[in-house]
Amino acid sequence: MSYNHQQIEKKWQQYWLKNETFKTNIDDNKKPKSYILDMFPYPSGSGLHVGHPKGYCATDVISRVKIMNGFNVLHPIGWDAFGLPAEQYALNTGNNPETFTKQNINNFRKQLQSIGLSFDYNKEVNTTEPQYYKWTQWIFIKLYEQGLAEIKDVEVNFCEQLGTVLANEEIININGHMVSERGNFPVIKKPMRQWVLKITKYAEKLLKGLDDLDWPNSVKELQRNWIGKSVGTLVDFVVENNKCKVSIFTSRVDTIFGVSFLVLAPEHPLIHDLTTSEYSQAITQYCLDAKTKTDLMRQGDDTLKSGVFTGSYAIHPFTKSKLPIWVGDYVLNHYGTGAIMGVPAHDSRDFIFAKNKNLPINFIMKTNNKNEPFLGTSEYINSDFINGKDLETATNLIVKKLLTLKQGKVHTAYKLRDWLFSRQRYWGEPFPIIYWEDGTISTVNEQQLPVLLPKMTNIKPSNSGNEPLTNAPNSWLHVTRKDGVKGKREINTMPQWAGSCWYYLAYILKNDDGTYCDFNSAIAQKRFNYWLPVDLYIGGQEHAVLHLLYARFWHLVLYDLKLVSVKEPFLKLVNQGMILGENNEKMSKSRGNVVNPDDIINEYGADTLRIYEMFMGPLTASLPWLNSGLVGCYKFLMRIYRLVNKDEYKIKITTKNDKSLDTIYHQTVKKVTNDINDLNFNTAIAQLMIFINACYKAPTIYQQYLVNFLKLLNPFAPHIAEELWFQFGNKESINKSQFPSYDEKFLITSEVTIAIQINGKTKITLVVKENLNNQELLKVVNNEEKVKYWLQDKTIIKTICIPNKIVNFVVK
Ligand code: ANZ
Repeated sequence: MSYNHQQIEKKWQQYWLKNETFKTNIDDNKKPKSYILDMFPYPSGSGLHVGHPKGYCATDVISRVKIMNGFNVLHPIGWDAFGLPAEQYALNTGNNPETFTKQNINNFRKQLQSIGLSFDYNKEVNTTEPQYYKWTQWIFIKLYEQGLAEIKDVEVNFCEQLGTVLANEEIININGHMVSERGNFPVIKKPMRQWVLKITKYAEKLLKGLDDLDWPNSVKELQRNWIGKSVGTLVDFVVENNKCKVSIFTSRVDTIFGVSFLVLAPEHPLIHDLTTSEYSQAITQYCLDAKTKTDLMRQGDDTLKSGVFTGSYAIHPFTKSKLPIWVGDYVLNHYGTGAIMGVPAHDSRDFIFAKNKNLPINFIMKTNNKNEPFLGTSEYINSDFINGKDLETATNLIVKKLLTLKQGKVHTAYKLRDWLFSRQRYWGEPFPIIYWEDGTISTVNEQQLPVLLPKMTNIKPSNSGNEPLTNAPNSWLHVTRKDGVKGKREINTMPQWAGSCWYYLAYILKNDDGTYCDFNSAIAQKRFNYWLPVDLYIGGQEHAVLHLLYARFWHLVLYDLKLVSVKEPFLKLVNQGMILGENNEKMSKSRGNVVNPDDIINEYGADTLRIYEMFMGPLTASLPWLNSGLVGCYKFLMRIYRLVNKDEYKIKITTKNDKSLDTIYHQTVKKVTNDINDLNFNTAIAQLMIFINACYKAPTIYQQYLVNFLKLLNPFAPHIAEELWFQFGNKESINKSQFPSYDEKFLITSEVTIAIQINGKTKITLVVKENLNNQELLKVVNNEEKVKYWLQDKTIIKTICIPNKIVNFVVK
């Protein structure tokens, strides 16, 4: 009689695989479709973490309900398998990253299957397989052809220990020093020839596209800030006794009469021309020092803003006064023009700088306190033709004058920078690029893709940044053109982001036989038209900016090339919360609070793990793992099992409906359906529990209701649902059945009379449905004309609801 979860769960997992229960008919476009996507994992050596299933179970619930509602569902999984950890592991252990990655993938797949997730494993993709990265390389060629991939000398963040260049996003600031996010190794700035993707060309489109997406506002805001659009003015300052002009970017050109100095970033190209011999040594030293600092250190809130005078002066475009030109590292070279006009009276950083350097502080707006900068707007003073004007008029007048003088114009600046796309490591996609001895560069002929990653035993990068592929076999490294011209392949590889930029398209390209159809084929177009966009994308908040911005960028380029049919790839995005350790801290090996899903599945079963992770609380909340909660979920499942299998309850199950469960059954179907729709899985499960309690109390249990309950349970606990479903004599998987629907007529409950009070005095009574909660009750009451009449011209201070009895408005 006892429920042997180990045996039963394995039985159904094998059944689903054997019967291809979750096979997606990729080319069947007659049914409505639903594309439900998980952020595919990096197959690390340590295997699955209990945090992974939280997102996967959520998409699994939605997928199973969609399947039962007749949708053609694509719910795939794959492996984001290139990247540093596998390479580091291989270097440390003398292994090969490919073998190591394959083992990890096999382990991950086994673990996922043991959770009973409804993935179609035939659709699995792996970014490190040649047939996959062939298309990563192909998309790179498209970017190159569009002028969106360029090779140039750039100041890069170089990490000696990792032997590679790192993107800004891969660097963190520890105690004011740049260190690699992975491994916390020191990072220094160094010029290198690098591939760069011109994402800045898409800044405006990336910004606009956000408006229509059903994404968490926090994620949209993070992307907006990352893109950092700012509309302002460029002003050209003439330099005294010098041919150069210094161009600055300001978002407050209305403060131009308060300028008392200019500041250039230490990397600014004009520094050399502007520095007089007297100051040259100090300037050179200052610019060298700046190389060791992060942007964060340079722009930090510390009181001192450092800088050195160049010896030159600029001329104010209107007052013609002399403004000293300084070099200061609080100005960044890659924003605006890399130079600013210093308005210390109205900008905090300029204020600190001016105090520090004893520069004049000229207030040009009225303020009572001249001991600190005034950052807002007030009446202009000492500002010539804009005195007495408002901000907008003042700005327009100044811009107009600057335009006539040919010394300025409106300009939009973005914080977003181009994407550094080269890595000096082995375990990544080779670039489809050849450098010819005649000095030209070309992409590899598309027919010759993929450019295979050569098999090598020594994959160690050198400390000077020499790429591991320098040691590739000559047969790989050197190529000869038909006309005899010799060439050498690019020896950088692509960053890990490359493969994850388009994997959601790769699933669609995957054929039943494991091959991919061509990205630019008619069949691919047909599939993309049908399957895109992704309807629901669930994954961690840590990908709020980079992955999601990079993928949107590639997608927009593919859209402009008419290769995909929709502008945005991911319609709805949800970030699942983290699962913390029992002590409320992030799970980590060092804290010793890691829960291994394998252990949980062994002891309590996959269904318990699934129910627990969905029942813990709202999907988006970060919550601690509690063993007591897990045990509670296990008990719930056993209560269901006993109801169907223990004689004393079993005899209550009848084919005749005594109507005792009518209301609760229809309520349950309604609540579970709506809650699943809104991703409120915890409250859906709570309702399932209420239904089971009602069954225990009822005189008889109408079998049809119990069988339909299994359908409601199936998305959450599919093994036990399938097991009991077959016990009721069904011959085909429960996933092939129709998800239940409810009938409103059973939901009408009895009515009650409630008193509506104003400041405790009853004004009217209303007849409403019984058992409305506060929110529902208030909705009904507020809609009542008489109530509106009593409340007109009054300010509600507080509303007190006593369900089924009173609503009291405390008013003023
Ligand atoms: C004069 C001024 C007066 C400014 C004032 C602000 C307030 P957002 O709004 O983020 O675009 N700035 C411009 N380029 C810079 C750079 N490369 N490094 C550091 N700071 C830079 O910021 C624009 C403002 O940031 C600009 O407007 C400039 O200072 C500064 F009352 O110019 B402002």
